[in-house]
Amino acid sequence: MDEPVLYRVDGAVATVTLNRPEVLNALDEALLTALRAAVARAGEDDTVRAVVITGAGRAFSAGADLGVANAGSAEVDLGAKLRSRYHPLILAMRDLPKPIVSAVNGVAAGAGMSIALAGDVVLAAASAQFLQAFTKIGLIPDAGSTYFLPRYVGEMRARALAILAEKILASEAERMGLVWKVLPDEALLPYAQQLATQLAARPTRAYALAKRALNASLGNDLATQLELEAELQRAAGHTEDFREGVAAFRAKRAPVFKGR
Ligand code: T3D
Repeated sequence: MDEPVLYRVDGAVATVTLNRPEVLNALDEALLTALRAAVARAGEDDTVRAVVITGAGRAFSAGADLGVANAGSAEVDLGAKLRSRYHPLILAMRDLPKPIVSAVNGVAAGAGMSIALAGDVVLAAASAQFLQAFTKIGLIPDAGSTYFLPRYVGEMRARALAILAEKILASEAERMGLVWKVLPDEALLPYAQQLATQLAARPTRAYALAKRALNASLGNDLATQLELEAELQRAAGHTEDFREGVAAFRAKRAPVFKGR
């Protein structure tokens, strides 16, 4: 049987591929468990300094697997499922002390869209589409969508995306600020991997600390956020990479960051 998630390391980049292409990488228990494990593995491996997440076939992910026997049954406690399967994954992605590039190669629907948005840099193929599919089947946006959307695109667009549940083209997603860059389809994965390779050669500890500051930012008032910046910058100031960055600047040479 094919693995529901593929994990490959090239140099300092881990590429994680959702791998159920016959159902547009719909999220079943096995895939969610394997994806959570892949993120943990990338976190634990010190040689990995950046991660790409993408989908096999023509989709990124069509969201929760609606084909499983108990889908749509009132017997299933969706709250419990979210808490046990989705929340640890989304939090692990946000808390991963390494940058994550989401390479959205096709449709990203429902919780598949939430997973894409949990990346740090979201890239999309020109043919990709984004769909808050939840209300179409009588659910509410979950797995972080109600958190990410207002923050990325503002209240009005977030509400329209959630309520209308219309497919958004990659170009429109880029205009709204849901996506950092749109690439021609065939260029998406090479670009994502090249970007991740560049990120992996940069100061990983600074990225980890910057992610912590950004994760906390919108929940904090200014004074609290300034204090957090000071605390995290103090830690950044003690890294080898900071010393190297300044030394390289002074010597007018390219820095060699070790991620320490
Ligand atoms: O239960 C929980 O876990 C709670 C959490 C819920 C969070 C959620 O994610 S809710 C949202 C769930 N997702 C959806 O509602 C999206 C359903 N899919 C679609 O609307 C469409 O498939 C797409 C718009 C994504 C793509 O359309 P299209 O025309 O490009 O492809 P298609 O023909 O509909 O799908 C191709 C195949 O994938 C098809 O199988 P077949 O007929 O070739 O054997 C289709 O059934 C299958 N597929 C697509 N989405 C899912 C799926 N199978 C299982 N689950 C899916 N979500």
